[in-house]
Parts: sequence; structure tokens; C-alpha cells
Amino acid sequence: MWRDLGRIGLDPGSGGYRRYAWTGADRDCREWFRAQAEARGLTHETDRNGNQWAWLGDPLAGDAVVTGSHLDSVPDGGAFDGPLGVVSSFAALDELRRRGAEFTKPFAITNFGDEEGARFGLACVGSRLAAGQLTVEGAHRLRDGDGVSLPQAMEAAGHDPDALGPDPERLARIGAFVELHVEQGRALDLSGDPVGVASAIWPHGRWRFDFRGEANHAGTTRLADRRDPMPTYAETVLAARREAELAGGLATFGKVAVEPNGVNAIPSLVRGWLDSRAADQATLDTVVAGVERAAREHAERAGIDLTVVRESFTPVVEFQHALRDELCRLLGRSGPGPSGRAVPVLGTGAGHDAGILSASVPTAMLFVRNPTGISHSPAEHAAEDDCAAGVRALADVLEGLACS
Ligand code: HGY
Ligand code: MN
Ligand code: MN
Ligand code: MN
Repeated sequence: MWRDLGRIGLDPGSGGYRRYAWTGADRDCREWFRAQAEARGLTHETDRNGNQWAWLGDPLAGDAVVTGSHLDSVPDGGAFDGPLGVVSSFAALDELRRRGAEFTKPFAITNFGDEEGARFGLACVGSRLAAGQLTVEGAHRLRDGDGVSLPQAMEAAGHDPDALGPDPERLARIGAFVELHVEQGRALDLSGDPVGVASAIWPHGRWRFDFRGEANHAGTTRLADRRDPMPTYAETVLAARREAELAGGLATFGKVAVEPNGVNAIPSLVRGWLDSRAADQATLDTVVAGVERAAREHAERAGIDLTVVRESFTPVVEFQHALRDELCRLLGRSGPGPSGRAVPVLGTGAGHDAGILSASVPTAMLFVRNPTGISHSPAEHAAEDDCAAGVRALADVLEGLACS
């Protein structure tokens, strides 16, 4: 199961995955998901927003227990971020069948579409649309780097963009959603546990900084005559690191677009995206305000026009305590930790579909140890034993929530 999926969208040059929404690699992942579902006698469906569901029992009965994650990736992403959750869901179902567990509630495994937002710039598009946190107009406005709109890309992939919209009835029929995910950090490595339960997702967002100057010839324009936005952008990136260190948050300028992007042309526009996150809202606000203030000061001094647009924002998600505590009780009983200790509870700065859904559905997350903490990179890794511990833990949780 893991090997078949592992071949999809793998870039041999970087060793990373390039599985972007509504591309060929996405199609192959969706095909893999459907085949896994049907091989287990599950009923496969793709919902109005392009999320895949594999059902056991009646999807309309209500109080369903659902697990799953996403299969798309960031550019040159790792093999585990997303796929570990989906593969572990199928493996946990196999484990429950080996145990002879009887499902007393409808059960489903999901693949949420476009979680990383790598192509259209907004994370969790499939789950945001379903939860009504992204309007249809907002979705139709999304464009990729080649100017292809989300509706055009969906249509080309055979999915009707006019079907997009909130799906409250579907979400109302879910009693609990549990997402297993590779940890994107080292808390479990440091605590010595293979599996942990999520307490919260930090508030985080994406801001676009447009630095506009004046295109000109790199070889004939005196330095004093330039309105070059690149130095202003560079000063802002350095300021972001300082502001984050001072405030105790995180700030990353990981993506930049330059126009006209010629070696011998002074740019007319440098567009940089800030990803900022922090354990609490006040710290996040301090970091972002500090970066914007510094950017405006540098732009003012250089005669550069600056516009800052908040492109997306996810407030803090405190996972529902009752479900979180139920997971801890269920896992504490089997004690996947070294000495059967209670399972650790930890926060994360990474966004997830579970975070989006938590506004509409009782959600919880399980994390599997990542020995280096590296993620969003081909170097992302989780040990086989830890992945197996994650499957057993997920099976324990699903058995406690959905089986007699
Ligand atoms: O950006 C994130 O935190 C998530 O991996 N989409
Ligand atoms: Mn990710
Ligand atoms: Mn993920
Ligand atoms: Mn995520």
C-alpha cells in the first residue's frame, strides 16, 4: 500500500513529492485512494468539494467516526506529511478486522483535497469549502502561478466547479473526526514516545508583501537613480527573523516572485509571502505588526510602494477536550509508550484539516514521532516501528469510538 503510493508524484531530482491539487499526480493519488477503498469493500465517493470518502456502513445514518488526512504535498514535500494519516487509516481498518472488531457506527476514511495549498496558495481548500470557511466566490478567485483558476483546474480534472459549496449536512453526520499525522517537530523524539495526542494548533496565517519599484537596466542605471524593490524585500526578510526572535514566534518568507525576473533587469515588483505562527494570538500579532512596520520603514526610505495583504488566517484551535481526553484514556489503556505510560499531549504550529473541521465537528489528532522533526522536505522521516505504533494507536482509538 505504502510503496504504491510512494511512487506517485515523486521528483527523482529532489527526492521530494510534487503532488499539487488537480494535477496528474493528484489524479493518481485519488485513483490510489479509490482502489484501496474498493479493495476493502468500502463505498467510495468524492464530495462536492473534491474530498474523497471511503465508507463502511450508512453515510446518512449519522454519528459517523471518520479518520483520514490528505495526499497532496508542498513542493518537494516529504513522504509522510498527509499520506501517513491516510495509509494508517486503511491499515488501522485492516487491524480492526484482524481483531474481529464489530463497527456499531458508520465509519469512513477521508482524503481531503488541496490541504497544503501549494498550487493555489490557500491551505485546506477542500475542508474549508466543506466547513463553509471558504466561499465559492473565494475559491473561484484562486489562481495558480500560471494564471489557471481553481475552477478551470477542477474542470480539467473532471470535477464540476459549480458543485463547490458548504457541506453542513455531511459534517453534521460526523460524530468524531480523528486525524493521524507525522509530528512536524521533535516533541515526541525528546519525550521518547512513539505516539502523542494533539492539544492545540497554534494561530497562523499568510501575508503577501508587494514591493513595487521601477524596472530599469541593470547595466546602465546609476545606484542613486534606482527604485529597486529587491533590497527592501531583503531587509524585510531579515527584519522578520529579528521580530520573531524578539517576540518568541515564527516568521518565514519561503516564497518570492520577481517581475520581470531577468538577471539584467532591476525588478519592477518583488512579491514575498510571509508565513507567521505563534503559540498565542498576541505573540502572532506582535510578530506580524513588527514585520510590517519594518517593511514600511525600509520602503519609505527607498521610495518603494508597499502593499500588504493578509491572504489567509487560522485562529488557534483548541481540540475539543472531551474527545482529546477520550483518546488519552483509550491510549493510556494500551499505553503505546515505552512503559505503558499515559500518552503525551502536545501542541503544534502546523495547520491541518482537523483544525479546520474542529469548528463544525468534534476532532482530535494523533501524532507519530518524527526523529528529526523535519517536515515539508524530502528528508522528512518516521521509523517503521513508530508508524506501526501509530496504526495500533489509531486502531485502539477507532475501536473505542466506533466498535462494540
Ligand atoms: O502549512 C501547514 O502548516 C500545513 O502543513 N498545511
Ligand atoms: Mn504540510
Ligand atoms: Mn499535513
Ligand atoms: Mn497540514
